[in-house]
Amino acid sequence: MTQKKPKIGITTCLVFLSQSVFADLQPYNMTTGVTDISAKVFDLHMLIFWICVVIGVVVFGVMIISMIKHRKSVGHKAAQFHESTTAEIAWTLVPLAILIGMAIPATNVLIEMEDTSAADLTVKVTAYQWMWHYEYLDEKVDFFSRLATPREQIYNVQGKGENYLLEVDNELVLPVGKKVRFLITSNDVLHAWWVPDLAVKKDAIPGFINESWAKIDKPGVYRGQCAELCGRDHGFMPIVVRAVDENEYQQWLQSHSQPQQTALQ
Ligand SMILES: [Cu+2]
Repeated sequence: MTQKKPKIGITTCLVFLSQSVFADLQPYNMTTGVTDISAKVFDLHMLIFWICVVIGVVVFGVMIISMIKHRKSVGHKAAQFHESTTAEIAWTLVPLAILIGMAIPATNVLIEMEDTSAADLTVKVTAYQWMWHYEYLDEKVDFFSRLATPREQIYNVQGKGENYLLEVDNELVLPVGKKVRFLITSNDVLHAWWVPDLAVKKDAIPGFINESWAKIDKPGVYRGQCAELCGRDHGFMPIVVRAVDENEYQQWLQSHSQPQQTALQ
């Protein structure tokens, strides 16, 4: 029992250290995001990262020490454990234990990510070459969202803006603190709706509807992109989510409650 305590302490310390130190290492690390799930995904990512670091240090450490200290030129005699049952059991059970140790927390987070029940509102996201269509299924609101970066910036005629290729004409406005269910599909080819801060990345498949959800903790603008090679303008279909408080969301809904039947070009 007394042996176990330091191990738990080290894992907790590493995850805590990961949260405080590695969370700010953008753009070198994953984002911690702005939802409960995205924080859990980040913790999972750091936990598995540290497990890999420990495995790497142990394996390469043993290899390097063996090569230096136990080399033939210093007269070391090779150990013989051919057909050793103990070694066979050890190198089967140790990786199995590591895999189970990673699979249990990963499965818990995955089950939570897939649970789209009891949503406060539903937004249907339809992908097109190359734009997004958003429909608020409980409201009379729907609109297209297209890249807003001027072509002059893309062709280097004009200086590039701060959010180059990550700005749209119509942002997806969502309320904070509400469970938003996304129904994601496509009208033509495969696309993928990906917003890292929400830990949502789902394929948009013609003829199928994929589900995902997010409950955003803090107001702000969160940017994403299509994450599936979908054709010529794949790199030109950004996603912008603006999370606002309930009052602002209701005002926005009222001002957009007439369906905008934007004609497809
Ligand atoms: Cu796409």
